[in-house]
Amino acid sequence: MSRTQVGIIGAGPAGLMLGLLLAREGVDSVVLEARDRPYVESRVRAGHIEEGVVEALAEVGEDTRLRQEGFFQSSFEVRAGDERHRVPVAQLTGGVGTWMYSQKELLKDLLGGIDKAGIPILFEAPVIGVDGVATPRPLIRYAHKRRPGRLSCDVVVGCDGSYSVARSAIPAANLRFFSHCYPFSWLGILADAPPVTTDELIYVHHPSGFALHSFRSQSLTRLYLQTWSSEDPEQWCEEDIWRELRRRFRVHSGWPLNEGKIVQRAEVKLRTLVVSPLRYGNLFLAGDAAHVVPPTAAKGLNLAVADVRMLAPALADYVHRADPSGVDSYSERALREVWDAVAFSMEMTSVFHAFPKDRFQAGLQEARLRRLCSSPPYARTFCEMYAGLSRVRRQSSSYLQDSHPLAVKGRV
Ligand code: FAS
Ligand code: PHB
Repeated sequence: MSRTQVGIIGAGPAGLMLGLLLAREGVDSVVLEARDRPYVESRVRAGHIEEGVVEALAEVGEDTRLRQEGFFQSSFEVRAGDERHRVPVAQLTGGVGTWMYSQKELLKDLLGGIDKAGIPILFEAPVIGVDGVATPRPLIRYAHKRRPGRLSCDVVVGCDGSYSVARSAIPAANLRFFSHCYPFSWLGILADAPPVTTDELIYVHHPSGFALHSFRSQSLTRLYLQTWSSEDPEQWCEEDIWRELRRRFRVHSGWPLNEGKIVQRAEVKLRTLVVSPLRYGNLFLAGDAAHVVPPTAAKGLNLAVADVRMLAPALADYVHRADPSGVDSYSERALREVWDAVAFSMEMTSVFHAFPKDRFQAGLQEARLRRLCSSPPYARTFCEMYAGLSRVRRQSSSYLQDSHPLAVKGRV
């Protein structure tokens, strides 16, 4: 494989979905992935899927398993102290909810689509570098089975995650980084125990910190605990973790947390990184290579797919019809959605997390939580962002008419 139209670096949700969307547009691509296939198919990451991802899966004919095995979520629960509130997402968004479906299963579906479409994908092929990104023929250098490989492309797309090699092909002077880090993290665990409920996720605001009851299947519970940088969760034994989870989820009416063997545990940093621009010459960035958002609103995977849904038709116009209009505006359009998601992820973090060291923040936090549970207009706006309603949909259902100067026109 020495030549293609679009060289895709990384076989995560962004890279695989892009390959499939480009194939639908009649654009050739090659996917280069550093790890082997079993590893890519076994990585447990996200699970909260928005409508935009379901639509994209339908476009590439890979939505069947999600609709059969995924869990549609029409609401979520907010728990604070002894109070429990149901936030009716679907009711407030005109019927749009979210799905719980493991990223691991989603990647298997996308890889199945890649096989069926006959799109070349090379595993265990780490990309070393990308040359000539400002020329009409950028070149990807990679290693495969200890031999050097070179792939000549019209365009290269870096979908290679938050430590992107592709990104380093952009001269530092042309790249800006926007970052933010919270003084706390999450301890995320995967437990071999049936989730208490698969109907809705449970977000807990507790004076000792945030907690979330989520899941990956009917036998795998996913739980998160807010931990402080001063603590070392690595030192916590399984019983310490369950004791703290029981404490944060406790309500007087009793609520049995299902416990089981912890099969995976990881510290999840609460950080934000946004890169700009997302294009330099014939190199484009998408997904975590372009932005990392705090996991609170589960936007990572959904943004990765939103990026490539914008990029694929633009690349088709570019390589097929030499029409640069879409690729010229890709960075601006994608970053607009990214900043929306960053703003919402930080708002959601401030609604549910504890800020014991910052009484002012704690005051704001309580006010926002009260409003979410008592103000339908606020809850509706919150749910529109939570469910990932596209900008166009948000606008069509809001008071912002096309004539309003802030109204955004054009392809999404
Ligand atoms: P990905 O990181 O998924 O994929 C990038 C791919 O590029 C990988 O397969 C990598 O092996 C490959 N690659 C990297 N460098 C390469 C090179 N030089 N050459 C070739 N290939 C290369 N989101 C949630 O909503 N909930 C969660 O619970 C959650 N958990 C997460 C846990 C972890 C550890 C991480 C890192 C992220 C988590 N996320 C979670 C966010 C996650 O879902 C990401 O946003 C999503 O995977 C982004 O998709 P991609 O941009 O495709 O990047
Ligand atoms: C998750 O299951 O990983 C998850 C779900 C919803 C969130 C955050 C994380 O808001």
